[in-house]
Amino acid sequence: MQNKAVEISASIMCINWLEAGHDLIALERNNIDYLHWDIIDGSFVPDFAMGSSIINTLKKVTNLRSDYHLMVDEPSRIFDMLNIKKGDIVTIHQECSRHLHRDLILLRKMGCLVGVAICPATPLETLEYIIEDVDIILVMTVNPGFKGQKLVAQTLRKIEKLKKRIMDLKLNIKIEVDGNVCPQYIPEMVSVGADILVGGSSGLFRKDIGIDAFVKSMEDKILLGIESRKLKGYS
Ligand code: S6P
Ligand code: MG
Repeated sequence: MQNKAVEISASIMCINWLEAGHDLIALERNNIDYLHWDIIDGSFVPDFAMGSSIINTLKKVTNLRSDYHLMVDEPSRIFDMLNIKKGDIVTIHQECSRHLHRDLILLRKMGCLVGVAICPATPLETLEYIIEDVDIILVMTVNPGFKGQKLVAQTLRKIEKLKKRIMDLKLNIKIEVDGNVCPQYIPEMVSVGADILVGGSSGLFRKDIGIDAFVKSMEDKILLGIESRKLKGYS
């Protein structure tokens, strides 16, 4: 679905792997905006996740756009492995590129939406000289690598500071939020400026609720956040 005030990206790392096809159908039925592919290289963070064989197998059975989150050192090494389509997002970490600007420009040439991600401890100021070159800034609200972690609370004020900076500069950049996106935190995340929410094990893929019911409840929480954001004068 295009042009929604707040979009949802489904973290495939958190899918029920024994019922993956079933979950993908449910995501399509609920007009989820993106499939969020966490790619983890065992170096930047101490685990491994999703290579091209898994991603391409699942992508064959869905038309949803892709949102690649590369937690990979020197990510330009694997850009060609991604089967990028127009409208897909590719996000690399500020902490991973020795030549961040060059890598972002490379992505721009590949025709995707260009994203940069920052870990909870990374200051916004590290983005000062590349901010004009991105479409998306992904603020990690947990430390990268694992599902099921607790929100790092101070990242909420980081999102709000970023929102104000983007508005001051009059840039057209979306803020994506990844980690512990759950009913408790969605209104505040949206209120302080989140435009894309990554749904994971604490939200979209909660076993006790189910995808259909959760999306319904998520929409209500998003609306609450949008109302409060308007009162603050944020777009
Ligand atoms: C973490 C990864 C995320 C998680 C997702 C988990 O490194 O980038 O995309 O898969 O945030 O969601 P939850 O609700 O378990 O925190
Ligand atoms: Mg992620």
